[in-house]
Amino acid sequence: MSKNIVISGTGLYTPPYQVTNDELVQALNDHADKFNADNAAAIEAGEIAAKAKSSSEFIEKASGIKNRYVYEKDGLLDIDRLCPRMPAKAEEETCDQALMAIEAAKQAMAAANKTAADIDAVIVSCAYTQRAYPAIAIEVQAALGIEGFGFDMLVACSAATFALQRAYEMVSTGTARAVLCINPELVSSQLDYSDRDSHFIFGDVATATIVESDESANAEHVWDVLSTKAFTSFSNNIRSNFGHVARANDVEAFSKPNLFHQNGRKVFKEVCPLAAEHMSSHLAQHSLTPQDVKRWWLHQANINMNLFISKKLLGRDASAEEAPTVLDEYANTASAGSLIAFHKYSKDLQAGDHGVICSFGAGYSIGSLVVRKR
Ligand code: CO8
Repeated sequence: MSKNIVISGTGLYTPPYQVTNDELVQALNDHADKFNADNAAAIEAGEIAAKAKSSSEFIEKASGIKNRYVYEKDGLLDIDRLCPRMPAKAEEETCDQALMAIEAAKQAMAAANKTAADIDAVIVSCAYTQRAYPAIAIEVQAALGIEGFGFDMLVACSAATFALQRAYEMVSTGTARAVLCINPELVSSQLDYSDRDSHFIFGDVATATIVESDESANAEHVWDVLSTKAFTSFSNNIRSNFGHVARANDVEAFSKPNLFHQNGRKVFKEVCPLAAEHMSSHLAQHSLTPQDVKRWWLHQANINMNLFISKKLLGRDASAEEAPTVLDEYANTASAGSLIAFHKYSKDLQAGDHGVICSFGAGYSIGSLVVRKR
């Protein structure tokens, strides 16, 4: 017997510290001045390149980002460090990423009217986990008192939507009655804050979602998931290379070339048409057109990308209500952006309204869910 699968609750953990564009730009520019002064002779001789400066105007115009939240701000704006300072925790202590995940998970469980006893599986899915094992999901599972099983999965920008797809399949086939999917995106420690091309892009956040069958759902806001659709196509245009093999490569694991880097222009050009086509064809599977969609909860990487994609879908500009933006406040939160938008801007829709949750980015990867309000 096939089941109807629903999203019945979401949660959002917003970290305590805000960092504005001006603060980041000041730190980068002061760092660049110092670097350029310290290396004036080598720069003059053409042996090394001078560090380029950043500007808040560029950031806002090129990306739409005005602000981001970070889990730890101390150290991040220190021009001799440019990295958050997070003292290592003892193995007996709950790790930082699990702490973020637990906050979002509790909210999602409360929204879905679910206790630990109702949930059979926990997926922690994000761009990076802070360690390889034991899985962060299993740590969260234990902290929340959930039986069954948990696992981590990484799909960069599409980690959240791909996890929802796994949850959809698990509930459909009876592997789990309800699945808790969590996206603790602790990405602020994976950026080169001296690189003007990327220093402004990311912020930290955690989102959580409960997926279950309509038979057990008893929440105030319930969304039928009509189906899920996933796509990947290999690209080197967004990369992060750090990992244990760096030891064997005799390179420093966290050296700058191993941190986040991208060819943003190419990403923009290649991913936008793929994402628009992906969503149109997904909707067509349900005999729906983009005009039938009340709300688009799009990946939150860049406002210009989202304007381009929604215009391609609708043949006109989407209103702020139709395609809500959260990246101005949260920046790019890797896989969590579309779910922040869903969490904040879905409860006002009426029974029968259709919406699309869609991520796109590194991999390349695109993941979507067509949903309908109950
Ligand atoms: N301040 C001033 N000038 C700057 C700055 C700056 N901060 N940065 C670049 N410039 C300059 C450039 O040097 C260039 O100068 P010139 O013309 O002299 O060469 C000029 O401004 C234009 O630069 P770009 O061509 O790079 O600028 P764009 O207009 O293309 O904007 C963006 C850059 C904002 C990066 C844009 O290309 C973009 O957002 N593209 C889409 C990228 C995207 O969506 N990426 C996906 C990100 S990955 C993801 O979502 C999840 C990944 C996994 C998580 C990783 C966590 C760490």
